[in-house]
Amino acid sequence: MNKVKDKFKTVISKVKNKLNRIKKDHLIRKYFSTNKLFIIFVLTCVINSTILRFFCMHTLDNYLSIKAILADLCIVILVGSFSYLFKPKHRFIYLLIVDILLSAICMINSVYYTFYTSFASVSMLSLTQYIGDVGDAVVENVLQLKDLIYALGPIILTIFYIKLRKKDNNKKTETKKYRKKMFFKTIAAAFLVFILFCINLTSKDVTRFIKQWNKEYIVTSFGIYIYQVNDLVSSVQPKINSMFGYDKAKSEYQDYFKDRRDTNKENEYSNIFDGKNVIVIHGESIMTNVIGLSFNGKEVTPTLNKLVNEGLFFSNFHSQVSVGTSSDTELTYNTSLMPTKSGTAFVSYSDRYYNAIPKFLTKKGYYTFSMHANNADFWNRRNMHKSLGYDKFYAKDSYTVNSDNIIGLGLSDQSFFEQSIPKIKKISEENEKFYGLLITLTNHTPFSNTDKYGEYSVDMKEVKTNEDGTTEEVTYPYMENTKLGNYFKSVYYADKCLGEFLEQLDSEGLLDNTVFVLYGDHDARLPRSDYERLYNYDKENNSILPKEDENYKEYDYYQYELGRKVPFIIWTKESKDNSLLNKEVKDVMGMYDVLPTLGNMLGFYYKNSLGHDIFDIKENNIVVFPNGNWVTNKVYYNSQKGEYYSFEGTTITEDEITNNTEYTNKLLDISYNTILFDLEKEGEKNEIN
Ligand code: GP9
Ligand code: MN
Repeated sequence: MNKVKDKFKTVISKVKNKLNRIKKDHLIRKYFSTNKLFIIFVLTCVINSTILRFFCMHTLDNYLSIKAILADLCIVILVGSFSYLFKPKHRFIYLLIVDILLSAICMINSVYYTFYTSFASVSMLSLTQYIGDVGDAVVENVLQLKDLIYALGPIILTIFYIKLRKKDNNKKTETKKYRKKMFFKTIAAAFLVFILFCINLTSKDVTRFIKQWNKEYIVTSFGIYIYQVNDLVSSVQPKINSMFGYDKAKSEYQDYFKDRRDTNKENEYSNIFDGKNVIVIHGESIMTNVIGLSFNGKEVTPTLNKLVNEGLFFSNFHSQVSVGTSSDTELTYNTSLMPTKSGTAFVSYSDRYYNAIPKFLTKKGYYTFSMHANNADFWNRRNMHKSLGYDKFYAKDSYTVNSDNIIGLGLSDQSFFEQSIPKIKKISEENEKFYGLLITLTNHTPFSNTDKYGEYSVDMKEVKTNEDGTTEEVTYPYMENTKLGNYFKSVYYADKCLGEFLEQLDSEGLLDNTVFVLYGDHDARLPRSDYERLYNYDKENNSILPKEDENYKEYDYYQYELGRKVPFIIWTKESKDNSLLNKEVKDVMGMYDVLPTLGNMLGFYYKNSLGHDIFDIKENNIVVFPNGNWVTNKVYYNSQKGEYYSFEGTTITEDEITNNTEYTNKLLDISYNTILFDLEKEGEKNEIN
């Protein structure tokens, strides 16, 4: 019996050994057991990029996009394959360096996305000089714990390496031949993944990859690593591009404006302000949704409300900024051109010729100036305001800035306005007519200087009647201690300063023959959840009403996007008594429509402006955004997602969607090429008239 048992045991152990050997010899298993470090490297890098998409894009389709995973895998394997050319002791160093680099790409993009809702660009490296100034705002507002998760990749790789080294101490050394073989095999693996990736690609993916402006789409289809390589190439491209393709771009430019509807038509607004002085306020982060809003019966923006009630109020007005935020708005406002798809016009293209508002007004005999109490080099304004044609730019060095009058980023709006008055007074005395742009600063993210904004509470006060008939005032926190709440306090301050400025202008007689213009430069990048709280406050539980509640008002992605509108107001002391100048214009309008609209009112016309005179185009207007999205009176189209949101009571056909999308893409191309190839220079003599 024992003999049988022994025999049986021997057979079993032989089978086990055999199986083990088979298992060990199995190609994949063998590969996995001998290339652990490389596999960990690949995994950490691919997981990091997946996490990035998870944080930025939210939908399962996007963060688990098979195309993006294959693309990341391909790049990581390809870059990692070079590690096999190194001896084992140096291989880890190579892999670690690459892992750190790729993790840094993910981390930077993660932070960047929180701030700009877009992916980072190498061309923005030239802007790092400005980070010092807004750095605190970024750290306070943007850097989050989640952004540190990417550092785990290199850490895990290092831990594995230490463990493996202890285990593999006796491992025999690899031959040169083996290393070469592994290198080529790994490249072959990357190629295989690349083929799989290509099989999944659509023609739309390829077109968008070439066009480059739809960053979100590129990251979803090509992964973050290919996006970054693509971006690197596109950032050096302007230099190379401007050397080639000039003739083609020029003829396209000429054709584009030749075929366009001619807007040089008289309407009831033509020359209405001819010869008047102009004061324009660039309202930092002022949004339309603050107008008319009040807490406990106290308005957030009494001054703006007055201007809106007495003047021309364009309530469906959009800024069209890209990563250049304030500077992009300054570009579009002044020139009717769109922000550039790579870098920013203010920084990368300040040496180009621009047909801008100040130049048109100079021709009409105006003295033109701009004022902003920040460092003149911020956004390269020192150079760019010259290129835009301002006779003088009053920057920080023209103001007294000290610890007593600083709020947030720099000189407070209150002091900025106060110190600007005598300057404007002097200008008005020395010149027949003037045009001035004043760029405000205090209402800049992160809106955390609440102690300096003045007394304004964003809580909810109610008078409650008790059972015994007595009454008491109850206070609910509502928007207190939220970012949006702090924003309202900051806007309250900005509005108060604006009111004081108007009073001072008036008492100096500077409003008498003057058109007062105000635009918000871009939205304030506030969390959607704060808006949900604003519209769905559950005071009993100090929280947001549940979605099931009958009073719950949805504030979805589209409402949020459309809620990013900024005000555009044109006001004069007399406008309230003039039916043409005292009204709300509800047609959709963009920053690029200001030049032709205001131009028509002031008596100048520029044939090659990308925008339109709103009083000419009216309900047929279309506003395009630098990322390829667009909006009309009927529909908002999200080119990133390829879906649209139509407004109540409107119908839209597929043809309209296709045509508007083509219009948008063409306009963005024309705008970019105009700047890249300096195409306005040629028309210099003819166009300024
Ligand atoms: C800086 C100020 C703010 O001078 O205009 O710029 P932003 O951060 O809004 O682009
Ligand atoms: Mn700004």
